[in-house]
Amino acid sequence: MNTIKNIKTQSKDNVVTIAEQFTLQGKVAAIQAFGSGNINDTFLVTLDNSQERHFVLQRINTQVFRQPQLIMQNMCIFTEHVRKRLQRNPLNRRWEIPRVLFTKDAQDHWTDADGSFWRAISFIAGSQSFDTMSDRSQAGEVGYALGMFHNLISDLPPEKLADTLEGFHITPRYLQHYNEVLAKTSVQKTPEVNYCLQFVSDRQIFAHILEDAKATGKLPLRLMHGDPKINNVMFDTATQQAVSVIDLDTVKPGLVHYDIGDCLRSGCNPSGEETEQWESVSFDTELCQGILQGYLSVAKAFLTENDYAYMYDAIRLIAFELGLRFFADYLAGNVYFKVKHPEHNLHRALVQFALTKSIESQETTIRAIIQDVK
Ligand code: GN1
Ligand code: MG
Repeated sequence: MNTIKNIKTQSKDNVVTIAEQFTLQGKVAAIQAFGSGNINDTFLVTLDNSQERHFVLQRINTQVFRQPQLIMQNMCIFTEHVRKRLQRNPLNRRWEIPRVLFTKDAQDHWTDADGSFWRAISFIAGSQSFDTMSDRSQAGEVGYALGMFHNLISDLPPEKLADTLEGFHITPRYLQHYNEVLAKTSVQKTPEVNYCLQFVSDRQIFAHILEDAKATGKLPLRLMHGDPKINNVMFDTATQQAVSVIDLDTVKPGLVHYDIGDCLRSGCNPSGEETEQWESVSFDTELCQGILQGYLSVAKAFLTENDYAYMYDAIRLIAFELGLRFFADYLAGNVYFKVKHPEHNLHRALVQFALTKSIESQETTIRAIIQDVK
């Protein structure tokens, strides 16, 4: 008997049939909705008699990722690169790279009868993730994980990977999109909406800071993860050490600053990005120091003076950018991020703007931390 939990958007039989395409050994015993992703549909598949008990099955949102085959191509290239590198120079602690699983016909994805794009990835055994940071030592581990991720791909030329999501983390593009949406929408001007409108309007010029630095050669194009938020870091359940960074769809050429900003905006917000109490959201500088120390313990070798000079701006910008993306999506009628209710994206935007404000009010402290840890 299959046990299928919380699968609303797919018929049970359909998901089992798709999971079976990727099941080379054993039988599908259970499938459940998995994680809290805002874009793709993710399921954890449990097998009955295989050595590998679980794998992760995902339906890629092709409204967002228009060329999903590029994701799989990138994933194969860089996981292969990292695997070879670790074979040559093994680490002295556990580190795992998710594996792409193939179908019975040796394909890296499966297209179902509706045209949906499905792919499967290995599950990191004996690991778990967290939505919010528990303490300083966990912050160090999250930083280490991002640093290790960057370190292991730092010798792979950026042009080897395709752009899987054009415009991703290009803040001026999000601003342009926001202005276009705004021009077309007649939004109800509640106090929260007015607050967001003013918040964005006050930061229009700042939105260009990282793209300007990229354009003038101050920050080099490198490979990045794209989405290194705290719950994409896997922790060994026994040792509580970070052992992997997952969710590899947006690994592509970009700035490591997008990643540093994203990791800090998600890791240093103890209330979490889904909190309803947006007024009480703040940026925890202790955790910031922990993440940066962990990051630099493995990333120092490839960072330049300019990289440090733009770190504060990256932290501020990516929190602002995510708020802007949520707010624009609220105005557009919730077409990009999955929502549980119509105001969900507005609330998420308010959380990120509160975080941005908290970052701005602690600029001196954050800049001092960056100087101190480098
Ligand atoms: C989206 O789907 P998920 O949760 O992995 C988004 C990220 C945001 C994140 C906020 C491709 O990621 O950029 O930071 O939500 N991914 C995409 O939780 O837009
Ligand atoms: Mg993601």
